[in-house]
Amino acid sequence: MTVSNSTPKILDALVIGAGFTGLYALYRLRERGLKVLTVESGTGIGGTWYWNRYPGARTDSSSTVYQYWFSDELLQEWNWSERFPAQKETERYLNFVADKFALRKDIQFNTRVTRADYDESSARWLVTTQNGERFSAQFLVMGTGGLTKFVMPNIPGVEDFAGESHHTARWPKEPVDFAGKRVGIIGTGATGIQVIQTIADKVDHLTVFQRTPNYTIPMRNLKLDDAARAELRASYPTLKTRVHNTFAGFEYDFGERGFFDTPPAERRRLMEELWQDGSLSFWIAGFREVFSDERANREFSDFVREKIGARINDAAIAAKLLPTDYGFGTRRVPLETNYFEVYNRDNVTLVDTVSEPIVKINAHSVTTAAREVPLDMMIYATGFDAGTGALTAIDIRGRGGVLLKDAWSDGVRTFMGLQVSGYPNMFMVMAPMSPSAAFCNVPTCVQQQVDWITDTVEFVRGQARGAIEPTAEAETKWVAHHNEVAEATLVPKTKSWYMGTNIDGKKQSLLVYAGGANVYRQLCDDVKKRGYEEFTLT
Ligand code: N01
Repeated sequence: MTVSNSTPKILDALVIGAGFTGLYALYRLRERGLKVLTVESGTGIGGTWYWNRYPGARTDSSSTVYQYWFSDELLQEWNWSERFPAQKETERYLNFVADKFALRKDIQFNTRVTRADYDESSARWLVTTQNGERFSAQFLVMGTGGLTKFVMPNIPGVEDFAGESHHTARWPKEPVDFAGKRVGIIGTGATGIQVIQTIADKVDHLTVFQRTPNYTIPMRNLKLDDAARAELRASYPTLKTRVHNTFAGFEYDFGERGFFDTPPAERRRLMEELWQDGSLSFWIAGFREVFSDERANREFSDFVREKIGARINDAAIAAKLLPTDYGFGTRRVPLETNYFEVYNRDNVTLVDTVSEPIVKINAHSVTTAAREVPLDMMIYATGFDAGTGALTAIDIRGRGGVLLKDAWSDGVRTFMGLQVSGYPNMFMVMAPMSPSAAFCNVPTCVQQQVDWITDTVEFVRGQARGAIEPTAEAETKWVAHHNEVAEATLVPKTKSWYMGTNIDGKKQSLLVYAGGANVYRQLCDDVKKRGYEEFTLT
């Protein structure tokens, strides 16, 4: 790769990404008087909500907590129309934020960062873009997102398909017409489920290629009117503190009472009640033992299987759709709307790719071990190289020119997911070993981490030395703590992007901190209070 010799633009901070993180980091750092620029590879605001515009995309967090808290004016002015807003509405919200706080003037679109070099003599980052543009910044903030680098399945012939073909993370802005088409979809995670339930009645025929069935919860979405919004607004002052004090950054949390201290009939009553709430509360506001105890987990798993099974007419199809070889909640639990009823339709076929593997993809069909499926359109809802993918896609070179990709070749190491030893003044958000998308309502953890980073940047600017980084020792301790917390849960027993098992050759470890967003927030606050003992300044 050639590095352009153009004169770098001088900044205090460069933020990469204009999603939830990038917008907030720009706002906060600019507020503290820094000269900041945000660069974004897309042509618009939104990050995840810009790219993932597939049919049916919406949040699984309620709008009341899927938002920014920093401005009371914003909270009063923005009107959510639904309990679980669709992609378009969330994208509109982020654009509204960008306009209201005049963020756009400091955002450069169509700008993909390809390389970032730490220059030890000046203690600055030299950042290069795909177009050869260069920036020199004291601080580098990676708002690149935890679920950004999308992956295509490793199936022979995937590039040979001659019909229309879309990955959900690169869905076109123009409408996609499904009428009269035979559509195939690979992937039944949170994304695939939303697509399938939305397009099943619009296509001629839908063939779903499923590798792993999921435990899900029926979403209870509601339209919000002025009265409902007024009621919710009244709860904001309490909520904005509460979300930082719950296990997963939501409005709800686990009860005080232990699973085994609660009689079985009472447990069942509580499970039914949470089920009716139609949110992720069934997962993360029941009993915390669901994450750590096989027996408690089995009770939840059986409950969900019973509920799902009752909705599927054909016993053979039900058997394919019911998870049996892993426990409820040990991978992401999607919310769904009439998803299982889709499989009662005549125009939908379910192919279990474990018992009937896909052999190859051809120009106009998919060949499995048992049949040939003619198709006009392929949809790939095949997920992401989570946590590390967006970071290692950039050639990030720290002290001694060491590539981050190489530094992580034996396994990821970070200090609280915020920094990496050897990469001074590079801050990450939603990165490995922090409680990102898996176990945290994203805006809660984004705001907490950006606030911490902003305070840390201010701390550094008040020192004679201009760069901060965690010591290798502190990092080793965090990695050990992170792993210990992970091992105490059932999560590592299950294959998913949480563990990196969806990526060939990726070293397997839990990517997200499982100790709780509330505990993590307290630990981050303690680091600041102790005067950054775990860090060195150079
Ligand atoms: O990705 P995934 P996603 N052959 O990795 C399958 C967030 N999110 O985009 O499970 C056959 O979960 C793969 O199979 P398996 C949320 O955090 C949030 O759905 O690996 N199948 C799986 O079924 C979520 O967890 C929201 O066996 C193949 C699917 O592709 C995260 O994003 C909405 C295959 C990938 O599922 C990622 O979700 C959407 C192959 N070769 C997403 N390769 C909301 O808040 C892959 N698969 C609503």
